[in-house]
Parts: sequence; C-alpha cells; structure tokens
Amino acid sequence: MPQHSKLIVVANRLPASRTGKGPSARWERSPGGLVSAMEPVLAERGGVWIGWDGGAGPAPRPATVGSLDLRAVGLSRSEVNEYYHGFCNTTLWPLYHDAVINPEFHRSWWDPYLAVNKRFALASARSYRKGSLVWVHDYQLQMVPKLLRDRKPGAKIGFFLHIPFPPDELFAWIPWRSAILRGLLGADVIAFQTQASAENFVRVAKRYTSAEGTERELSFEGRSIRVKACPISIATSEFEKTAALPAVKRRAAEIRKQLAGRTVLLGVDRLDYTKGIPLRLLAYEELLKERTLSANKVVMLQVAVPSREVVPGYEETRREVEQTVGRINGENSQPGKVAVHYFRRSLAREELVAYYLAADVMLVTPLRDGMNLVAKEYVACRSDNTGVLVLSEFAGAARELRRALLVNPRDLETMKKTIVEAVRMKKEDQRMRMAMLRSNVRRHDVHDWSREFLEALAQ
Ligand code: GDG
Repeated sequence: MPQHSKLIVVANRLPASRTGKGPSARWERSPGGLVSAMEPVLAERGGVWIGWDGGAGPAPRPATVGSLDLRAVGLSRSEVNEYYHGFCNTTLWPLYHDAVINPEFHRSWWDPYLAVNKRFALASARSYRKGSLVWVHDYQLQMVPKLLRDRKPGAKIGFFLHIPFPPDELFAWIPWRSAILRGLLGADVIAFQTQASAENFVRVAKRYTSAEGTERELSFEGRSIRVKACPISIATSEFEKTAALPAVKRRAAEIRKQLAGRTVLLGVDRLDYTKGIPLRLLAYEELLKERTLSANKVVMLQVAVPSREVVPGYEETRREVEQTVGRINGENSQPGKVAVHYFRRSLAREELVAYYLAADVMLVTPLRDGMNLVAKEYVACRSDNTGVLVLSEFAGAARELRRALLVNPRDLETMKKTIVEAVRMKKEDQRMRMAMLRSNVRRHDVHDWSREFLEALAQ
C-alpha cells in the first residue's frame, strides 16, 4: 500500500466550525468519531478535508486547524434550504431510514443537489495530485464520485455511506435513482455499514444501470467497482481513558447519588425521529403505570441533542417527546424522585462519559440506524463489565453486538419485558455479556475501520 499517497477527505461538514465574527472569527475543531479517525491518517499522509462550514454565503479561506488542512465549500442560503434541509434531509434521510416518515420529492431540489455535488467535486479535483486517495462520505455527496471521475479519470475514489442503504422497494421511489447510482458507481470502492446495505446497493445497481457482477464486485462502463461492508466503530481507547479519569468517576458517583441510588436507565440520541425516543418512553410509561417498575426504584434519563429543527418531522418528534415526558412525570414523580430527566442539549464529552458510567441500563432503540455509536461508546466505558445494553435489531450495531439484549422497538410488549429483564439482570450475567461486548469494541475500533477502508482503496 503506498504509505504516503495524499488523502483527500470529502464530507458534507468540515471537522471544525467558525466561532465569532469578522476578524476575530476562529476555527474550532469539532469533536467526533470521524475526526478522531481521520486526524492521525491525515497527519501521517498529509492531505486535506473538503467540506461545508455550516453557514450561508461565500466559503471562508483555506485554513489549518491542528493537523487538519481545511478547504471550505460555500453554500448560498437557497442551497442550504434546497440541497441540505431539502434533498438531503427531507428526501434522502427519511427514505434511506425505511421511510419512517414520508420522504418528500421536489423537482426543484434535485438541481441544487447536483450543483452542490459539482462544487465539492471541483474542490476535490483542485486538491487532487497524482496518486492521491479520495474518500467521499455519506448521502449528501453521492454524485461526487462520478463528477470527480469525469475530471480525473485515473483517480482512486472511495465512498462510504454512514446511513443504511434502502431496499429496492424504497430506493425505486426516487425519480433520480439511476443518476444517483451512476454517481456512486464513479467510485472504485463503495462501502456500507452492513452486508445488508451492500446487498441492497448491488441489487439496485444491477436493476437500474448497466452494472453487472457479484455481491462484491461490479463492472460498469469498463471499470470494476468493489462493494464492501465496513462497519464504523469508535475511538475505543479514548473512551476507556476518559472513563478511567478520577474526575469522571467522581462525577458518575455524584450523578447516582443525586438520583437517590435508583436504577438508572439512559438514552442518548440526536432528537431525530429515526431514534425511536417516543416508543422507548411509552414502554417505560406503561411499566410505571402497571407498577411493574416504580419511580421509587428506577429513573430514566434522556439526553436529546437538538438537531435539524427546521426540517419537517423534527418539531413533531420534539413535541411528542416533551408531552410524553411531561405526562410520565405528572403521574409518577415525587419530590426528589423525578421519573424522567430530560436534557434537550448537548453534554460535554466528559459529562457524557460520566452518564455512561452512571447508567445501569443503556437504551438504544432506533427504528433504523446505520450503525449507532452510542451503543459502542457505552460498552467501551464499562470497564468493570457491569451494565446492560438494550439494542434495537434495526441498528447496524446489532450485527456486531450480539450479546446485547436485542429488541424490535415497535414490539412494545417485548420491549417492556426486555427493559425489566435488563433492570433485574444479575451481576454475573451482566459481566458475562458485557465482557464479550467489550472485547468486540476493543477488537475493532475506528482506526481499524479507516485502515481497512483505505487498504481496500489503495489496492
Ligand atoms: C450517523 C448515523 C452512524 C450524542 N450526544 C452527545 C454526544 N453525542 C455523540 C455520541 C456519538 C454521536 O454523537 C452520535 O452518533 P450516532 O452513531 O449515535 O448517530 P448519528 O449522529 O445519527 O450518526 C449513525 C454514524 O453516523 C457514524 O457512521 O453510526 O448510524 O446515523 O458519538 O457520543 N456527544 C457529546 N455530548 C452529547 O450530549 N459530546
């Protein structure tokens, strides 16, 4: 593998954001798994990160933040609405998540999607040098592989989809389905979170384009394209280190004390309709109502990070969650013993880890999720092997974390039984399961993920 070929990361968002205005504006590095994974690779090989800074208007000048060289792509106000809020998050996001809410199709959103993808492809072509590896990320940029290949026919281009790739029955709805597939087929390597997504892709590629081949390799217009499952993971040792900090341990003990020593159930999600927060709350509400559980003995914490608030569906989900939390507390809380603590905000990383340490049961019950890193982070933090993970079958993570208690989040009765099983699980059973889960996230961390992808691309 050419160790020193330059890497060009192309992702919708830059790994840093602008804070402040005018001459005092500064770049601040955003935390996150993808940044942790890419930073060492970029530091070793050199390269750039191409992305949007999240604002509307002309792109800020190229900048360097730590070892990251940033090249910003600018979006106009109307592109933010039509490309990002529109085609990406109102058409593709719900459709790719099993159409859990109805995706909207507007002809006027396709052209901006294409125009923004062209701008990303141009920016990538500008940074490209012979031998560079180009790694394009996610559903916002599915046209970039082809658009870049048109300009740099010999380039090595890889694409990774962070969200699920839907089955034919849903993908077929998209009026621009073959254009999107041809866009993706511009890559040399196309990778997905799960084998099921990879198979869905191969099926539709063969149906709606002239691509031919097997589950692992397609040929299209004289080129060959490798298709892979390459599940993402977390920076496991960073989470382990944070969880071992005395200040974080003290904070976890303090949280447990403040919760009056009750059994702690925790949910941590972006406030997104795919994450299944309302059904999770409903299961808990019924358990309290039937007196299977009591707010004297258990407490639920739900961290819900605000997300995409102008996109249809998000406001309704927020309202539903907040009404349910209000109802549960109205009927079950007592002074000093609130039944559900609801935080609609993002916590600092160390605070989040303290909550992972304080939680007896982690509830990760999305209706559909590409992977779900929260599940892996919880497991990584549980160094004493206690704690129970309740995990939706519809999260990509369920393919690997087989020793979690797997649930169908729409089957409320089973979800209730599983929550009770988790609350009552004996310590020795917890240890047996958690030890196996932990060995999984240690065996395969985010650095292995990026290495595996880049090795395939460099071949
Ligand atoms: C997409 C796919 C796929 C959450 N709350 C706080 C906080 N977080 C961090 C978590 C975790 C990340 O956000 C969420 O990642 P997920 O994987 O759970 O979900 P998505 O945002 O939907 O990500 C998903 C992922 O891409 C990667 O490929 O797994 O399926 O949908 O890292 O820790 N971080 C902090 N405070 C919080 O309150 N600091």
